[in-house]
Amino acid sequence: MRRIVLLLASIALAVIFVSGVALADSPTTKADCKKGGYAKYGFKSQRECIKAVKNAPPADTIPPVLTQVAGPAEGELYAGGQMYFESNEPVTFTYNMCTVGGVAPCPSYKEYGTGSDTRFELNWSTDNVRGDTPMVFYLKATDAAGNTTTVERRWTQEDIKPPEITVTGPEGVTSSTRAAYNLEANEPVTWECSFVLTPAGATEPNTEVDTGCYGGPMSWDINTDGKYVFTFKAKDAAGNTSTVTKTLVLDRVKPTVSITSGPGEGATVDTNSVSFGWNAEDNLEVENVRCFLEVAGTTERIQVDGSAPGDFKCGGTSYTGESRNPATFSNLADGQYTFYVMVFDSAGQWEIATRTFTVDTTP
Ligand SMILES: [Ca+2]
Ligand SMILES: [Ca+2]
Ligand SMILES: [Ca+2]
Repeated sequence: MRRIVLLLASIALAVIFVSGVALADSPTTKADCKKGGYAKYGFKSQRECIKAVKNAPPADTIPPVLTQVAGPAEGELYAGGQMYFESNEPVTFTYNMCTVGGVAPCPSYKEYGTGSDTRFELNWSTDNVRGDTPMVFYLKATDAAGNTTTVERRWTQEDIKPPEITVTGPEGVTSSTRAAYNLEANEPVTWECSFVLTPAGATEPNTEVDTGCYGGPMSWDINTDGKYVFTFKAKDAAGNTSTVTKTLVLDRVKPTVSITSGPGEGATVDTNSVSFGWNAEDNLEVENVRCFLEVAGTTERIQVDGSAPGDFKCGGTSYTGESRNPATFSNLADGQYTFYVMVFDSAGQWEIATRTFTVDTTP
């Protein structure tokens, strides 16, 4: 009978011991050790249990302390792209950053780092900030004991990039009285447009004219010959500006040309070599002069002596060769010819002068 009681007692102890291991928690107060409580924690005596309570490190009940090292201060107008915090103990960081009033503002926290970090650093690009933008940032740090510290920052992300603008339309010389341009920008902008005219023959520009304008296709009537300098200025929502200018010359005055020497109209010459002097003028610029002989009754054209095949140029600002004035043609067969001299200005307007003559070398 005694053996049975002892056996039962040892089974009960084994159960208590096993369940003590299963509970596994450490005693936190002396009271936990009393009335046999020590056994639950696997101690052989109350004294050992109390000793363990005395020597145990204090539980961590202090939340992590976060210090901001870099990034926007609360309420700041901030142009940078970095948020940087340090923690006084290893923590798990979670965070989120988003625009205030966005379609889906900061829906949930995101994981950060290894789960045991002392620094949090987030960098972002400021290239695509379109106008000053209100932002919000949340950071939560959780230490190993589960204590948490949260930080919230609200600031305005500053748009410091000027808009990138493209203005397409005429430049150089034109004879068209309509100046049509297309204005484009990579972000919402307001446009300001103006032009300054220096009339043909004047040395000083007129006063600047401001004109209303918008993005997209715009056009202006220009009714006075001369040089127009258009200025297109775009301003983004944050006040950054970009400017493009286009210079356009309105020239509606045709050039003039005259033949100043050589066989007269209808003349017959008894030599197989002829030369024609010519004079070309324009209110702005003679860009190109072409000259050749046409053989009567054919489409054959004879070039100036010494010119390369297909090269009919003999003057003007686009011609950099030796002077072809007078224009000389040699070794002509007997027959009728017409001399042509054509002059073009920079706007592509042209004028022509001709002289028809006959070569008859028969004595
Ligand atoms: Ca702590
Ligand atoms: Ca901008
Ligand atoms: Ca002209």
